[in-house]
Amino acid sequence: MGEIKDRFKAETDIVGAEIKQLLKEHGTKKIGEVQLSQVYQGMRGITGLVSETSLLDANDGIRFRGYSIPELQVKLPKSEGGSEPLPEGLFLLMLIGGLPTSDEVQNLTSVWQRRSHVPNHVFATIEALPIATHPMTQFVIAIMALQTESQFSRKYAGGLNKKDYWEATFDDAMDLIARLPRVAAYIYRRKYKNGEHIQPNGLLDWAGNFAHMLGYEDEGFMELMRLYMTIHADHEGGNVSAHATHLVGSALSDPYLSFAAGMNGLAGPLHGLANQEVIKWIFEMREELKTELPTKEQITEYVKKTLSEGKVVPGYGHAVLRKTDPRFTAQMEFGKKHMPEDPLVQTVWNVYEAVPPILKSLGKVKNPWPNVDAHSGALLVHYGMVEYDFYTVLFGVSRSLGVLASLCWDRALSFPLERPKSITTDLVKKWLKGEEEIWGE
Ligand code: AMX
Repeated sequence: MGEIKDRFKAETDIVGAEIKQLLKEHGTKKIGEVQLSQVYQGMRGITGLVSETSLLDANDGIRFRGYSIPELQVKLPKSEGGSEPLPEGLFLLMLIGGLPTSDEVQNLTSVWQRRSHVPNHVFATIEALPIATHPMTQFVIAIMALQTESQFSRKYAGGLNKKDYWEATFDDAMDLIARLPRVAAYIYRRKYKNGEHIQPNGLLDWAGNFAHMLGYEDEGFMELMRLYMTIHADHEGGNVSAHATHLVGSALSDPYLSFAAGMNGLAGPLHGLANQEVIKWIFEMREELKTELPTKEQITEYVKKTLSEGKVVPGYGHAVLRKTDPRFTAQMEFGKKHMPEDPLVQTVWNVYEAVPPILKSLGKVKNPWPNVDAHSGALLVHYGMVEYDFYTVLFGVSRSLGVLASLCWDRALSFPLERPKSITTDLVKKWLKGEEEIWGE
C-alpha cells in the first residue's frame, strides 16, 4: 500500500509542478469561445474541467492515459488462465499512469482484500429499507452509512493541514473501492436471493470475488465482471457521475459523500440507468411481438413505435461520442466468443443494425450509434442475472475506480472549490439590448 501511495505522491508532485509552470506561462491563453446556446444546452462542448484519468475522443472513444480499450485488453494483466483485463490494473493506470505489472496488480488485489471490511451498521441500514427500494437507492444509502469510516472527515475535524488532504482522500478512496463489492453483493442477495449472503473469497481478484459474492461461480461470468468493471470505470470528467463526484468533492466533502453524489447521478435514466432500460425495452418488445428473436423488420417497427410515444431508444446516442462506443464493441466481441447463439444477444446485434438508420432519419440525433448500455444487459442475462433493476449498481461499483482515482488527483493538485457563473434569462435579454454586461464573478 505504502508503495502505491508513494508512487502516486511522486507522480502528482511532478504534474503539480508542471501545471504551476504551465499556468504561469500560459494561464491567460484562450481555449475556446462560449455561445449563448451552449449555456442553455447542458454546457455541451464547453471545456471547463481537468480530469487526468481518461480522455474521450468523439470518434475513437475513450482512452485511459492514452490507451484504448482494445489496447488495454491486450496490455493489462489478466487473472491466471483468463483473457480479460483485471480492473485493478486499470485503476493503477488511471491513478499513477503507466501500465502496471502483474505483481503490482496482485499487490493491489491484496490491499483491497485487507481493506474490504464493512461494519455491521451498514448492513443494518440496508435492512431498514423496504425490500422494494430500488437497488441504486439502497446502494447510495449504504455508501452514506459507510461514511462513518471516513478518515478524511475525521482528520479534517481534528484539524488537517491542507498539504495532507490528498493522503486522507487517498486512504478513503482505497477503503471505499475495497468495500463496494461486498455492499453491492449484499443488496443483490438481500433483494433477489432471499437474503442468503455469500462470504468473500480471499483468494479471488476484486471482480472475481464480486462475482462470487453475487452468487455466480461460472468462470465466464467472472471474466465478464473483469471486463465489465474495466470498461465502465471512467469516461473522462464531464459525465454526470464523474462531474458530480468532482463537484461535491471540491467542497472538501469526503470521498464517501462525493461518491454518493456521483451515484445519485448515475441512477438517472439518461445516464447509468439506461442499462436497465435497454433490457427492459427488449424484454417488452419480445413480449409484445411474442417471439424470442424478432426480425429486423419487426425491430424497426417497434423502434418507430417507441419514438412515436415520445420516448428515447435506450442505449443509443451520446453527448460526446459520434461513433459506435468501443465499450459496446468490446462487449459484442465477448458475446461472439462466449455466446454467439444466444437469442437475446443476437437481438442486441439486430437492434444495432435497425436503430442507427432510423435515428439518423430524424435529423436531430447527433449520434445514432449504440453506447455502452446497449449491450451489457444481454450478457448478464445469459449467465442468469435477469434482475435488471440491479444493473446500474454494477456500473456504479466499476465507476468508483475512475471517479475516486480522479478525486485523489483533485486533492493532490489542490483543485479549488468549483463555482461556475450562472445567469438569468432576464439578464440575457438586457445584455442583448446592450443594457447590461454578462460578467464572471
Ligand atoms: N432516442 C431518441 N431520441 C434521441 C436519442 C435516442 N436514443 N438520442 C438523442 N435523441 C434526441 C434527444 O432527445 C434530443 O431531442 P429533443 O431535441 O427533441 O430534445 C435530440 O435527439 C438531440 O439530442 P443529442 O444532442 O443527440 O443528445 P444529447 O447530448 O442531448 O443527449 C443522451 C445524449 C445520451 C442523453 C441521449 O442520446 C439519450 O437520451 N439516449 C438514450 C438514453 C441512453 O442511452 N443514455 C445512456 C448514455 C450513456 C451513459 O451515460 N451511460
